[in-house]
Amino acid sequence: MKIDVLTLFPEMFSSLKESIIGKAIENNLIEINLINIRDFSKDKHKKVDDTPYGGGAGMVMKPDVVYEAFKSIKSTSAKTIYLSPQGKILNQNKIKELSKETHLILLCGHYEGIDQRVLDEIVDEEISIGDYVLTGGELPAMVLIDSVSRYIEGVINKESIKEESFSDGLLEYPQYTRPEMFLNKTVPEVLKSRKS
Ligand code: 21W
Repeated sequence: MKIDVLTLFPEMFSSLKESIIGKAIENNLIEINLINIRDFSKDKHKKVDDTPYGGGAGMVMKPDVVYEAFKSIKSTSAKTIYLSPQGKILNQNKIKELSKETHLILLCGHYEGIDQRVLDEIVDEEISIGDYVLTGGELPAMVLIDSVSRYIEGVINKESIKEESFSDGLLEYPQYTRPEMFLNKTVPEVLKSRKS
C-alpha cells in the first residue's frame, strides 16, 4: 500500500520508522511519502495560512497552497482522507475497509483547519479519531497508518489478526509471561500446564 501524507510537519512522522511499521516500510510492504505543504507556497515568506473570513480566533490553511501540494501527487485511484475533528469517528471496521485500498492520501490540517473550498474539491472522506481536541491531524494520521498497516499481508502474523476478531472485550483476557513468580505473585494455575 502506498500512503501519501500532506502535512506542514513531516518531521512528526519520524516515529513511524520504529518497530513493526518501520520493518514494514523497510520490507516495502508499505510506502509512505511525506509531502510538506509549505513547499508549495509561492509566497516569498512561504506563507501557508491566513486569517479567517468573518473573523474569529486562529488561522486557516490557504486553499491554493493545499491544492498545489495535492496536485503534486500522481494518482489515478487514490482515496483522499482529511483527518478532521468533524469527521466520522474511526473504528476497526473502517480500518479493515481502508486496508484494502492500494493508495491513500492523508491530508493533515493544523491551526483552525483548511479552507472549505479545497476540501470540497479533493477530499473523499473525513475521519476523526475520537471526541477530544488535538492540535492537528498528524497524530490521527499516524494512528490510521499504524492500524491500517496491521492488515497488510506480511506486516504481522495472521494469528494475531484472527485473535482480535473475537476479542471485542468478551474474549479478552489478562496475559502472563515468565518469570513464573513476580513480586510474590504467581501465574494463574490453569495457564501453567498449557502449551501454546
Ligand atoms: C482541533 C482543528 C479543533 C480545529 C471555527 C470553526 C484531526 C482531530 C484533528 C483542530 C479545531 C482528529 C473551527 C480527534 C482532533 C485535528 C485540530 C476547532 C474548528 N473553528 N480527531 N470551526 N481530534 N485537530 N476549530 O482534534 O485536526 S482528526
